Amino acid sequence: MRQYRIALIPGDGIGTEVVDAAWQVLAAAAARHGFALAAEAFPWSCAHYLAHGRMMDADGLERLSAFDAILLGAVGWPATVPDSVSLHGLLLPIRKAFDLYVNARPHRLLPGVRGPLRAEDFDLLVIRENTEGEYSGAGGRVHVGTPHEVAVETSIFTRRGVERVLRHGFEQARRRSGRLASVTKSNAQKHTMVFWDEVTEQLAAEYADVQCTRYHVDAIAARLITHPASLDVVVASNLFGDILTDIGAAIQGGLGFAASANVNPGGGVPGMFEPVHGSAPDIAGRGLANPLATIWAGALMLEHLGEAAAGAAIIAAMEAVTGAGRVATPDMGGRASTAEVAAAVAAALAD
Ligand code: GGG
Repeated sequence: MRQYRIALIPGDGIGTEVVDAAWQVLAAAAARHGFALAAEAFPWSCAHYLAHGRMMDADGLERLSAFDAILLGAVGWPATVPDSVSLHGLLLPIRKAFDLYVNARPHRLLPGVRGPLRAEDFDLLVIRENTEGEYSGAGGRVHVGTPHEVAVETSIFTRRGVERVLRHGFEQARRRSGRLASVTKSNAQKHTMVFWDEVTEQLAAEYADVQCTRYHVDAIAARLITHPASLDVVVASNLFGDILTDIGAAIQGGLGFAASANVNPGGGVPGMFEPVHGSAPDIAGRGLANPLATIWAGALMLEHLGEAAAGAAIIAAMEAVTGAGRVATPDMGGRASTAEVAAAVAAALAD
């Protein structure tokens, strides 16, 4: 029987609840589709940081490299650990260590979900550059705490990094609608963003069958809200992709629906799959979190592992549950718990 080793990192806050919920659905899908999932859970989180002084164990990245995939919940508990520490201690090192340069985030309305743009029928794939750019971590501070304090954060864009993520976008556009939007702010940022535009144009010449449009980030942010159906594959830098996918999440009904696949296509390394949302301390531990983003991320994980039929079955089961509208968490207008929504999706797999 085909077997996959999955590292589970529930993380902080609602991360534990949504990973438990998603695992229930993934296990049901595996049983129905004739493969096995073997999980090992890692307690890396802000609580781990408070106990051990690190978000993850020193050999954590090495241990993760033995897995086929990683399913992560949420990172951050700002009341005790600054977000900059937690993010740079867990999520960002995993993306960088495995060179997971593509962060693919699908945004579409599931049946029955009432987003703010009810009339629009959109189906977007935002591809965010995931290992460099504005989140490179290069920079520093001097004269700390004095009136002369200076903070510098350097964005790093390499030809290899920009070209490979754009190339992935062009390939995805070819598989989908044939339309690609490339995002910069090259009217204001004259080095990195002009460079991104140049690489876009070079690849556009190579992919003459793809209709490539360049947008400034402010213009495409507005377009996402006014005309989301006019966009299909959107490729953006780390920061711009991070921001645009929160807009994508909002128009698809909220962060509870937004899933994310961090992958290195063809790299032979474990991909990391996660909901876009964070730890949501305000609702943590109360069974209120919408598990669909993590379940959707689990479906993306199965697809990446080569179990496309099982991934598609999970999406269909989610659609059946949202379409019926009977079992829904409060953000979807219902009263069901996180576990009840997961149980409904698992049950729908059998229909
Ligand atoms: N689900 C993962 C998570 O907790 N993300 C929170 C976050 O702030 N992420 C920033 C990022 O994706 O770069």
